[in-house]
Amino acid sequence: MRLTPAARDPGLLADLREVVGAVHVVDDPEVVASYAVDWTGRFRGPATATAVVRPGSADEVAGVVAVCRRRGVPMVPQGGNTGMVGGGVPLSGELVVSTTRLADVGEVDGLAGQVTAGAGATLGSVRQAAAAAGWAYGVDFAARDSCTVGGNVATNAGGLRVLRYGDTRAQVLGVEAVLGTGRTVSHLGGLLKDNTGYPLQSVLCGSEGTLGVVTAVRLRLVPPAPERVVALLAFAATTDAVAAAGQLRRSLPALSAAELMLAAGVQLVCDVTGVAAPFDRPHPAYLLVEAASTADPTGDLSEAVTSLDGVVDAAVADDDVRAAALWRFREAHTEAVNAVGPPHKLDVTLPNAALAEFVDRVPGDVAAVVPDARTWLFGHVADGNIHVNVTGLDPDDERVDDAVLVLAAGYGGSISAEHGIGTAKRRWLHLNRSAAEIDAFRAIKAALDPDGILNPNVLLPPA
Ligand code: FAD
Ligand code: 2HG
Ligand code: ZN
Repeated sequence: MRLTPAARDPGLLADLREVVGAVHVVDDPEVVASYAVDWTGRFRGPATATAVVRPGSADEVAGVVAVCRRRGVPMVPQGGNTGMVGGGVPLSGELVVSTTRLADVGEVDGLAGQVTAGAGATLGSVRQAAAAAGWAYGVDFAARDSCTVGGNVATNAGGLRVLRYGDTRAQVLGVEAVLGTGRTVSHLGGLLKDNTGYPLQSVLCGSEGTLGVVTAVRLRLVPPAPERVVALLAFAATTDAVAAAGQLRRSLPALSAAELMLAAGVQLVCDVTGVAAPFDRPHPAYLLVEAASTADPTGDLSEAVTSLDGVVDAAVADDDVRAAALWRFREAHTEAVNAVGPPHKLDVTLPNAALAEFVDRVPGDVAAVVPDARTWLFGHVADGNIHVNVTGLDPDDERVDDAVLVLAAGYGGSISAEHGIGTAKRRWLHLNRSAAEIDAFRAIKAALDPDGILNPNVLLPPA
């Protein structure tokens, strides 16, 4: 079928109004504009060629998919639009299918420790519902109040507590989704043991809106760990910080986060947010460490930190206000980098043994390609996950992307740790996936989205 990026075709809009009601079909370019540009400002679609539809139920999503199939109109599912790889915006004037009305969070099943949430529920609202029921949700990161659990599933989001609880896929017990075929699959029973064929929830997890529109998710919850202590440790070298994170994973069972930052990024956060520097002088590398448990972990953390090599300074916070102040140095990196200009975001995983060498090498490699570019590095060091952000590049200039992704893959790393491939990296998918794997991906795509209407610019390289 020939796909027409005809999101503003009057016939299409009339059909969509029949399905969701006139008020939920938006074609005013001024309103559509915010849906057409990504969070970083790097990826932008033509707002004047795009429309937004906001279905309010799985049945309405199915109705929207049916209309798009019939008319050959491609669509882009969009949740909170906080994605980092341009996967949620209508680059070619696709129809935006916004999930924000699917925001219900069901009652927590306290016996099972599970909850079902609509795809458009924010991560923060799921976390709050879990806490109110005496449970916790294992995924957390700075976009919590904007990103949606449907988007988290679609990107298989990671975040700050992967070392303790795993990524989003590890929380998902089942999904409801409207596939590109127009059929709705719903498997939300929450059975922990359920070996009845292909785990469709796992296939949809990380599929980036290319196979179906997720409409609801069954999530496992975790026991709360309310006693918390946070420390910011300073090191003279990246390699010392990386080694310390590895040692803490062994010596501190209550470890719940280990985040790497460098001098330039912490200074940028201070400059942009106006907060004071954490120490009286800057240090080349920092490790933000959190321990959480049911009993106060401060003693265990102190003991574990004392036995680390290379710690040259430390700040410890055992109350919520000071802990939040230390977390701010890490969590504000993304907004601080955006303040410099639209970044190229290269979210990579390295084998642990290569991590420090990669971090030390990347700024020089970037400067060799584009001398005026600036490199900002930080990430979830315990997962081997480094966020390489580069500013001072044109949005379409991919020379640095190429150099960094090829470098990461050359070390045996992944070109996408947790943000997905999106549109930004599909050119480089072959660095991590063989021709046989990409063919298998295409076969799955053809089976679940036979007309190719779902996110045609995302994940799979152009054939
Ligand atoms: P969108 O941005 O709306 O969409 C992302 C992708 O998912 C697109 O391809 C879209 O088509 C698809 N999609 C969205 N909803 C659906 C659905 N219901 N069905 C099918 N496909 C869908 N990410 C991390 O992994 N870890 C972090 O620590 C992290 N920190 C962040 C911090 C900040 C400040 C920001 C701005 C972003 C951060 N992110 C992080 C990235 C982002 O928040 C995640 O990728 C998140 O999962 C995206 O959710 P969303 O609802 O905003 O999705
Ligand atoms: C984080 O870990 C997010 O803060 C965003 O994944 C990373 O801004 C980035 O590159
Ligand atoms: Zn991250």
